Amino acid sequence: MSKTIFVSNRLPVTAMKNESGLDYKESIGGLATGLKNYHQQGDTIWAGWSGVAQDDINEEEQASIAATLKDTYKCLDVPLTAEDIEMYYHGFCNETIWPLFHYFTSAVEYKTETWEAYRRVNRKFFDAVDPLIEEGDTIWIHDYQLMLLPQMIRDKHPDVKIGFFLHIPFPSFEIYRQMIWREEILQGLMGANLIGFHTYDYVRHFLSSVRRLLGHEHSLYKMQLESHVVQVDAFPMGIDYDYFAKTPTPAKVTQEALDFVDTTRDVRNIVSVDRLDYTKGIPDRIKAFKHFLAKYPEYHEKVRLNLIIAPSRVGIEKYDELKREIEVLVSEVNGEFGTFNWMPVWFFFRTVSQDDLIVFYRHSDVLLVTPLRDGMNLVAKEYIASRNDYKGMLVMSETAGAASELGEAVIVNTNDHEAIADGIKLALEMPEDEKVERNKSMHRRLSRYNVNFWAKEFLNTLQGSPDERIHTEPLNRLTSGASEFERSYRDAQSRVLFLDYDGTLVGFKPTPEQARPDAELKQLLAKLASDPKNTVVIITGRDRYIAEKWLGDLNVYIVASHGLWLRTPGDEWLMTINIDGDWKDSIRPIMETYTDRTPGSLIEEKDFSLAWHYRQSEPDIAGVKRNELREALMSITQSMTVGVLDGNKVIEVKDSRVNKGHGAHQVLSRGKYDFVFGVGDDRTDEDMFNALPEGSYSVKIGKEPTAAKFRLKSSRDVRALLKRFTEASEETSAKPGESS
Ligand code: ADQ
Repeated sequence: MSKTIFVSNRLPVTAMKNESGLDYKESIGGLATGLKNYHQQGDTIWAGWSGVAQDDINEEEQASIAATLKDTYKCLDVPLTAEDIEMYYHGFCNETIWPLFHYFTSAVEYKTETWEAYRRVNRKFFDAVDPLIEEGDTIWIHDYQLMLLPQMIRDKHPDVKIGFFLHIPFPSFEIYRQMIWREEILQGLMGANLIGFHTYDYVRHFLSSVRRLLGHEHSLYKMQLESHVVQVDAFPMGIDYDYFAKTPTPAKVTQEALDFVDTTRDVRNIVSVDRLDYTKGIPDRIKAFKHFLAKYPEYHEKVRLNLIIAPSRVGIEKYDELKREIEVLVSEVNGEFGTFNWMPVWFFFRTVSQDDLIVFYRHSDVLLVTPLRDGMNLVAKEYIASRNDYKGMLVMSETAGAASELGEAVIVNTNDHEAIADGIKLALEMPEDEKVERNKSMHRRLSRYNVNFWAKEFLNTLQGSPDERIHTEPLNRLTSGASEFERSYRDAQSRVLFLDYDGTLVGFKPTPEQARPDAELKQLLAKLASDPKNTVVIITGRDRYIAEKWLGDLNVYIVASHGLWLRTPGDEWLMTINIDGDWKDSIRPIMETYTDRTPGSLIEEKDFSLAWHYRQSEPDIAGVKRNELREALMSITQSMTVGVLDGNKVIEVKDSRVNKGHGAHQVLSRGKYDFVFGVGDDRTDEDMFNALPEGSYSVKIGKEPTAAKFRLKSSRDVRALLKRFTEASEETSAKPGESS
């Protein structure tokens, strides 16, 4: 039976070694809660690191941890050494990826040793998970620690469904491009079938990096790769809404939380809850609060800021420094504004329980969350949900992912202390009915899109994604050794070879004029055509003048203008259909407008078509303009006998009766062939592939979907193949005994 495997750096349970032996503590909140239902009930296993370094325990303890995790918690321990953790987690994850993805570019460290450790540990995760994987399984990998894992799994298990979710932001291309190992990381991620982010901004950033660095275009957030389709989408993570909104006064509240309620009855409470991290904007928040006190003295002795900060990444210099900075700022504010009856800022440096958190949330008038960058920020959602009387107000910076969902909150720029100070005032003074109204709509969203919904949505999308793997075989596999393909070529008595020109026989050039055939190509074609058993057909979208100028001296057939014109070797051109070109007068001005507005684009005019090329244009602008032009052309051509065609970086309007399928027929109907071969790279070649008879060898260049049976990567491969044809021709025509 198929199962689901979750993979994350840490497990939903942490193993600990203390004096009395091994101990286990289950995590709460976030991912652990989101996947709990699936993990408890379904056929699932969760793989990750236990929290104890291999070097700190003996073999017996290691075995005991693995057994307990497996039997009690349905988890697979991925053993890591202290050095792994130091180099991979503290190193590459937290010194390189974390600051870069949160736009702290000056804090990023690039070290080859930590990158190597990142690769090595991703491989360790693969080695641990690999033996579990069976056909039909679904694998869901989490977060920035494991970005190379999807492709590692894909290489070995091409058919399993692999999902990946990034919990932190994906930065814009200008930031991401600074990463030294940028291509490898993207390639690692692209092994997945589904890649999820918290917001559409991160989706856009990711797609733009993929396009610019790997060259994959997407269509409706899907990218067709050679082996599979990668879908990218936003799945904003939710919280356990019912727990926060519906728990009455929680049962296990500490005395500290009750004291908090008791001692703050006479002040307005502002609370903020974070992990200690420089991305959370804590120093700026304190400075903004200081500014608030200076600007609005009427709030002295009437308001209190409670900073609840959970220790995180303890022992790391940058984090210890941040803690000291916070302590200094807190004492500065208290020293300047505090009185014998009033301490403006209270600082709690500890992890508080979820039950206590609810109490803090419910007894605070304002939640102040002002991260400099945050993937989502679940605290904001927990606060809204906890204040089930709808009377709290959230002040949040626009750089938290949650801001794109919680637009009813008071949204501020985290660098603008003035705006934060005014935002606090606005939140404190907001009329009750307005607060209720704003909160209610946020509650509606949070209660529906809760953490279970999030997990379900992601898994349903992943499992429901159709099996769009391409079954086309790479031709190289067939051409190595004495394959069936090569045998049929040798055995054939009469062969026809349809060869597309641009992108197939020659690589793409900046302008159509620059793609003239080189000497090597001319020789190759001449040699191919010199075998009397071969009919070589150049089948191109080019007009007949240029085709004749470039190739007319060869003993080949030329099908030009996508099949409108046919020329047998040395003969006159023959028009295969009667057409008129009056329609061009209404299409040309539209294309000209778009050429003016899209730098780098140009119009090519052919007998029966008008083509708008945008290969040279900046991809973002060209993408938008292409869509606009396509729509305009589609609507104007509805009542004409012309069609709009999408080619490789070209949109072409042409008489719809003329296509390469029609062109191929013109040749096929003139002879009898027992070896039919066709090769091409763009959509116009699909008509040719479809027109070739059963048993033909059709070959697509590139990765897009195709009707062809085989694939090659580039025009270089095509030339190599044609060279093999010429060699096979020579060998078969040589009489036995003559070959050397
Ligand atoms: P974090 O950076 O940890 O997570 P966040 O989403 O705000 O950020 O918090 C996660 C959890 O930690 C919340 O449930 C919160 O209650 C708890 N927490 C924070 N401070 C606490 C404290 N002092 N005491 C007790 N609990 C505390 C990363 C990304 C986020 C993203 C999450 C989930 O950085 O942007 O929202 O993953 O994808």
